[in-house]
Amino acid sequence: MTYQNYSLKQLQQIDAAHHLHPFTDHKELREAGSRIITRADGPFIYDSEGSEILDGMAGLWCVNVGYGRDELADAAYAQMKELPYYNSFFKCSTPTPVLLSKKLAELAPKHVGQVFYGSSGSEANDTALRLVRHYWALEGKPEKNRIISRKMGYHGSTIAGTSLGGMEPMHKQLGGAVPNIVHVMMPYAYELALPGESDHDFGIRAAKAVEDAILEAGADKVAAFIGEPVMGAGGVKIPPMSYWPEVQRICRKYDVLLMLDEVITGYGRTGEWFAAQTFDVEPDTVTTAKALTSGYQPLSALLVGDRISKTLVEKGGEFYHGYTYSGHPVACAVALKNLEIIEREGLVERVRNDTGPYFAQALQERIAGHRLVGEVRSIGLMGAIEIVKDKATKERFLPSGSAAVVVRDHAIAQGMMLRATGDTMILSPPLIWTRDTIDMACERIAKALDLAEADLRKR
Ligand code: PXG
Repeated sequence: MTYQNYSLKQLQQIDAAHHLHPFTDHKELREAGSRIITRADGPFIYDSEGSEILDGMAGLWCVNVGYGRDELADAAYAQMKELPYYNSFFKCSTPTPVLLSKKLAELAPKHVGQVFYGSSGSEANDTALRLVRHYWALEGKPEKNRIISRKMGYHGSTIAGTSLGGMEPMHKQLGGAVPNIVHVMMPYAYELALPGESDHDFGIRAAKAVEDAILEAGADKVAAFIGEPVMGAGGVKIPPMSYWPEVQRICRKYDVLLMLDEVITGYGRTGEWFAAQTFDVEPDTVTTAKALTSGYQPLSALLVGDRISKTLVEKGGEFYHGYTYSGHPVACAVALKNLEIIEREGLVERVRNDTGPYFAQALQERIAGHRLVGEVRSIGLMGAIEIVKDKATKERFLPSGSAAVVVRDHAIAQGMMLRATGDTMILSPPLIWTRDTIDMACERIAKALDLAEADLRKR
């Protein structure tokens, strides 16, 4: 494909001159230039150098059905010709968000039957925050407005998303967060479990931090607890199975709403449609985006539990909130087709019964033993590899976070796209991966680890 007769080199120069990238050190990018991805097919992406790279991140945790799906392009095209846009304000609707809402209500966790649309996960979390506060106000308890979240949680990059999230560097640049949000410990056993503490006990202790925060504020001041079922951007931190049921028990005890952010875990990643089902909890809100359209269109859906929607309907009064593109007809058409593909190809079941367990075993057998690896962990098709200097003591390379980048760069050179966060390598591949693709990935990662070790031990 040509780009208005610009060469790739020229595109890189223009990119450096005019394009401010997200989460980027712009000085560094100007010096290094960007990697331009030009096309993609199935599980592979292709870059400006012509390299074929196995995409271990499904784009950015989203391209669950893989690249090159004509059906999704056709769905968008047909909808654009029929009706490219109309809003869902002022008592209007269009067919595709209506049908998508019905479908989502069928797939959603128990007692979750309504949907509010946006274009991104961040927007959906803005909606979620406003909605739970609105709910308590309608219930006559406007002072019950505090939200408990977690350190290292990621809930997006708008002001509300950043405030809900627990990323310190992001908070520092915020110049004032949304008030009344507190952050408690994350359920990350590898670094936070006490010597000799079982996984189960650690999960209960991490949940207790939620109860402590409720008691400190007073239950009549706490609106909700929000968390990613498995922390994604924070490093694929998988909680012990004891954690979520205990958090739910605590929330119920103090009448605190349970908000799950399933922007990454939604639509099959953990081997169920939603991780709420994997961890057996019943949330009041479920934030979803990304894999809802497999990234082919920007779309988010906040799934709203019956408890909240019942109050909205019974008490009435306008909820002053919404976006131009809430329920965008083209994005919803693509989502409907994407969910149809996931169902037709049995991708969720495949992750649960076949590729998920095979992925876990492959990481354990082929990666965990490497001298640079402190721990591997995975759930469904979502995994992490901890990079350490010393396996036994868990000592890291200094400066903190520098080693994973070395591994990542070698991995990309080996044709394997991975993400590095802190000292953790992350994998979140398309759900179309097969056992063969997993084998290919492990081979490339093992090679990258060997090459990285040679570099890192020299330093
Ligand atoms: N919640 C969660 C759990 C997310 O992972 C968002 C909300 C925000 O979604 P939008 O669509 O507004 O980006 C996310 C997004 C990374 C990375 O580096 C992760 C995300 C976004 C960008 C980068 O892992 N997750």
